[in-house]
Amino acid sequence: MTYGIKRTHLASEITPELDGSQVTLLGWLHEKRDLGGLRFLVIRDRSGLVQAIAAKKEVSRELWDEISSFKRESVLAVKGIAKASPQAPGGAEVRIREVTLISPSEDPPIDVVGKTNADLDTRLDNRIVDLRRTEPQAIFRIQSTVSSAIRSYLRENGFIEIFTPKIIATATEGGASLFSVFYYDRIAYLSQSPQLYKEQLTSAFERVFEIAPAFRAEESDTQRHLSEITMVDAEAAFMDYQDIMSLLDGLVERVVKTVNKENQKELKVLGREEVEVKLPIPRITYDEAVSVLERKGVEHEKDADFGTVQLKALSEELSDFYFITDWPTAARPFYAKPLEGRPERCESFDLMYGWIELASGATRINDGKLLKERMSSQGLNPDSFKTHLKWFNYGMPPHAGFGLGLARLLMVLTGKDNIREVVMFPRDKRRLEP
Ligand code: AMO
Repeated sequence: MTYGIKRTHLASEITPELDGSQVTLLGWLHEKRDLGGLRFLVIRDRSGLVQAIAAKKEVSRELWDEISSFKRESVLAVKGIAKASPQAPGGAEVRIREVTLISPSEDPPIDVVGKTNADLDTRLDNRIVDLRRTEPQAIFRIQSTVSSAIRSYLRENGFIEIFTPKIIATATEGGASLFSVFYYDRIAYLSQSPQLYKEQLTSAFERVFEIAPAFRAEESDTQRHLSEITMVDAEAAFMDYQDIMSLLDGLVERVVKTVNKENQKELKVLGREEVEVKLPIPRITYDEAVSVLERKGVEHEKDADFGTVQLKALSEELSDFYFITDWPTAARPFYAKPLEGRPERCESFDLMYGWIELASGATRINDGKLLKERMSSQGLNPDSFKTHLKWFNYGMPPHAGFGLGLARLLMVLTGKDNIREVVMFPRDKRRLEP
């Protein structure tokens, strides 16, 4: 109920079969047109658009005048009669009998109709209005499908959803890129990852996952980095990195299939082809990737993480989804488990799509003594991880897991190359509002 006016139908429910029925729509004035003796109001609600028409001959003088005074994006209740009309989009329209202005709008700051030519910054400054446009609508409806597909897939595989603190006392991914906050009389940090909690929790629940914000004080201003991201984290006892990659095979397949099934309309709006995934997702080792780079004559620093140049070169050979595995231990966080008999490489992976990194993961060290050594060799002070290390004395199972950037996956599915398009309220070095 709104203002005592009850909606009888959504826009998408106005079909030719309703011809002659009385209907009440609630929604936003998307567009209006004046055509001599006819005035068109296009009404938008969560289901889409429908055209309502006032004929000068059929409505009162006051209503006829009032209709032309409504500004776009005002919230209206429209009562009228559904009418089959082959010319109307959807095959039916509403002949207006009564219109109530529920909430007026000023002239919208950006155009909601069709393809706006406003630049991304202007759109983000006016995000709430921008989100009413069909493209962002499509993107965030796909996001909702993705998060729900991930939840059901992981739950079906025995994972329980957890929620861990985001205000924390120590870094998890090494000292760099932490945001500090005033926490009463001391300094605390915003969590970069639920890494340590999820690892600890495998000793209580075996399989856990979380979809939650993570904070990274990124110096680099790129199309794929933000300061606040939504991270999908999972961790499982009695699995290793190969098991986790197989789990991700299934997860990616589930997400892609669900989006292709449930979001055909949205993919069409975005002009995006269905993404395909062939299982198993290919796995190549870091050393194999290095050979590819050498063959292509692309330089790279020994045992270092790959930069954009290297990843772009690799993606020419490995399009779509692939894993790069067995990374140099020195280039990964302290908790990644070194390979048996080859400690300079570790049981770790990145899930890639083209040259974009979507996720990373590893088998973790579950021996407290070794973990301490690895902390020290990475320049971290084991004392500041006391509360984490403690649990390694109480039956810590072998475990492995992954962290996946939700927005990165959404970039792939929607075909957007700037992460800011696929995050409702992006945060970066320059942007803290809206
Ligand atoms: P990592 O630091 O590689 O791993 O992060 C995992 C994934 O999160 C995404 N990501 C980002 N996306 C946008 N902007 C950023 N600033 C940003 N930083 C990271 C990427 C990346 O692959 N604890 C480990 C995961 C694990 O081992 O379980 C971790 O956080 O898609």
